[in-house]
Amino acid sequence: MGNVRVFLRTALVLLVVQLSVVLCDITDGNAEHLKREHSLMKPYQGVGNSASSQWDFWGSTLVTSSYVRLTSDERSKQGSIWNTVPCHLKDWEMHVQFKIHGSGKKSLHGDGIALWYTKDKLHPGPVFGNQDQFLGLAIFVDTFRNDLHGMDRSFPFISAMVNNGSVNYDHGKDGRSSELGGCSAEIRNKDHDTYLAIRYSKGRLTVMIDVEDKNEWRECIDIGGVRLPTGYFFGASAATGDLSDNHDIISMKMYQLMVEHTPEEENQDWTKIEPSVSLLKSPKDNIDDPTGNFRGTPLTGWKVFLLLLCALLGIVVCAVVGAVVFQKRQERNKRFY
Ligand SMILES: [Ca+2]
Repeated sequence: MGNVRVFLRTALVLLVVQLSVVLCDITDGNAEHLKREHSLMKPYQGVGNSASSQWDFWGSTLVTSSYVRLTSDERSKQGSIWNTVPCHLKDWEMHVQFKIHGSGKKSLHGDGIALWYTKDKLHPGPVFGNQDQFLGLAIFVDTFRNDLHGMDRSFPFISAMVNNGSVNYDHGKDGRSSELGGCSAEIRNKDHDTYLAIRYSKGRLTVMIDVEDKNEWRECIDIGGVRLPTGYFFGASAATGDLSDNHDIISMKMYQLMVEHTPEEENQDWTKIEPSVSLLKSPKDNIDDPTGNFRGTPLTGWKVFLLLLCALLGIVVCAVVGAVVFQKRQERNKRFY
């Protein structure tokens, strides 16, 4: 009987060790690389109120326990929220849950949300509540068509812009002259959650959206040759004009991507890089995804295998634990009777 118990115990220990190794593999690149100092999450404790706060806000921004409202559904509002910790990650992915909603029908609502990775923070201005001629990256979720000649695209329209401080955002043309890419997406007044992800890794900028309640990412922008420095700030801003909307940020979750760089790249001073784009659109066939880290991306073969293995091991562990507990109980019962 003793031998059986030793065997069961050893088997149990081995299985638990194996299980934890497998689980480590699966979470790699996800939860354990969430960077809390660059993330904004419910219930936004201490946001803007304390000296230790990692987020600062400005203008019409209202922080509740379940959302950060950059503007309410009223005219001529501007608001923003900014991470106060500069980001020194070379490769990152930002997941933004947002909600744009209001009473405006058809196209009578505006203007939208902008997401920022810029040198300066808390500089109010005319570009969705932030300064023009900025240094860095902007992703615009533009809900109002200003350019009546640009009827070839439907709004809301999501676009990206990289600026070295010299270019103006042309509001009247919805930023078309400076945009690097974009897509149309129905994102207003949705009952389900709407997400946008920005990935920057090895000079490649990818924007994905998940707005159709399918829990999967759809590619919106994918361009190579993008150079962005480290040490900039993440932020979000929104503005209303004659037309309005509630522009809410529910969360901004920053993930570090584990990507290898060459020694030359590592030795470079990344804070000195000037924001630029060398290649306007990368060829679609040049896709070799380094991490596959987007939320809801279909599982690859080995992940399915690991999940199945996990499930199987879980069942075995349960059975073994059950057997040990049952055996102990039997022994205790023997002692009592
Ligand atoms: Ca616009």
